[in-house]
Amino acid sequence: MTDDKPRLSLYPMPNPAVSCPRVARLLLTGAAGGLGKELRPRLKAYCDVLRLSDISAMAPAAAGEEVVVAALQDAAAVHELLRGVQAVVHLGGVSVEGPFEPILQANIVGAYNLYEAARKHGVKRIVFASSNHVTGFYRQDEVIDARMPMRPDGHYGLSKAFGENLAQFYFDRYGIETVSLRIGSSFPVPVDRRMLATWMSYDDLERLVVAALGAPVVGHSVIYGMSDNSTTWWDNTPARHIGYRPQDSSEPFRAAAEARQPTIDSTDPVALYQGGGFVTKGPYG
Ligand code: NAI
Ligand code: 15L
Repeated sequence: MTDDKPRLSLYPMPNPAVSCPRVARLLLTGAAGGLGKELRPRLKAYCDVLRLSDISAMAPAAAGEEVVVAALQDAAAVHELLRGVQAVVHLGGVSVEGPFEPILQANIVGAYNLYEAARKHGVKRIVFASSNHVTGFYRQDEVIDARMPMRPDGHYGLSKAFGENLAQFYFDRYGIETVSLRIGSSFPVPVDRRMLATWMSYDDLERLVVAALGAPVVGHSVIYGMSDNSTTWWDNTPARHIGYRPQDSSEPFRAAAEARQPTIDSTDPVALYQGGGFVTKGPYG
C-alpha cells in the first residue's frame, strides 16, 4: 500500500517490515493496558488520528490523539466511541481467567456493543485480540491450526470464543472484516518454559496488528499471535494471506527460562495443556 500523505515529523516512523494503508481515524480499545500502552506510540505511524479508549485513566492526548474513557458494556458510550472511525484494534476487556460476571460484561456484552456500533457506523475492519485460551485444552504435544475445533480453557477462553464467533457472524451477515489474533504471551521476554512456545515480542505484535489492518482481503481470519519460536504448538499456514512474518524468536531467552524453571512435571496439567495455568483455575461458585 502506498502512503500518499506527507508524514508528520512528530509521528514515529512505521516499522519497516510491515505496510498498511493509512487509516484516517483508528480506534484502539484497552489503551491503558499492557499491550495498549505498547501499541499507542507505534500505531500513530499508521493513522492520522488515533482514538484511545479504556475504562481506566490514560495519559492525556498528544498531537494526533483523542482519549475517551468508556466502559465497553455501556452500549451508548461505545456507539459514540465508534463515530468517525474507519478501523478498530480491539484490545479492551478482562485479560485473565476469573469469575464469569466481569468477563460477561467486558468481553461478551462489550464485544457485542463494539460490533453493533461498527455496523451502525459502517466500520469495515476490526482487529480483535482473541487469545490462545480459545484452544487452551489442546495438549502441548499437539500442533494445531485455527481450523480445528475450539477447546476453551475457562470463562475467559469462552468469552474470546464468543468474540471470534461474533466476528464471523458480522462478516457473514454484514461484511465487516475481522482478523482474530489468538495471542500467545506478549510480554517483554518469555519467562518460563511454556512461553518459549507462546511468546510474541512487542515488535512482532506491531507487525501482526499492522498486517491484520492492512491485508487487502481477510473476511474473518484467525491467526495465532507468536514470534518465530523454535518450539511451537500452532501452525499459521492457513493464515499466510495476512502476510505476517515474525522476525523475533524466544530462542535467545531459552537458557534463562529453563534455569528459572529447571524441571517440569509432565503429569501436571499446567505442563500438559497449551493453556498452562488457566486450565486449573476455578470453579468460582
Ligand atoms: P490488560 O489487562 O493489560 O489490558 C486490558 C485493558 O482493557 C485494561 O486497560 C482494562 O482497563 C481494559 N478494560 C477491562 N475491562 C474493560 C471494560 N469493561 N471496558 C473498557 N475497558 C476495559 O491486557 P493486555 O495484556 O494489554 O491484553 C490486551 C488484549 O489482548 C486483551 O483483550 C487480552 O485478552 C488479549 N491478550 C493478551 C495477551 C498477552 O499476552 N498480553 C495474550 C492473549 C490475549
Ligand atoms: C492471555 O490471554 C492473557 O491475556 C495473558 O495475560 C497471558 O496469560 C497469556 O494469555 C498467556 O497465555 O500467557
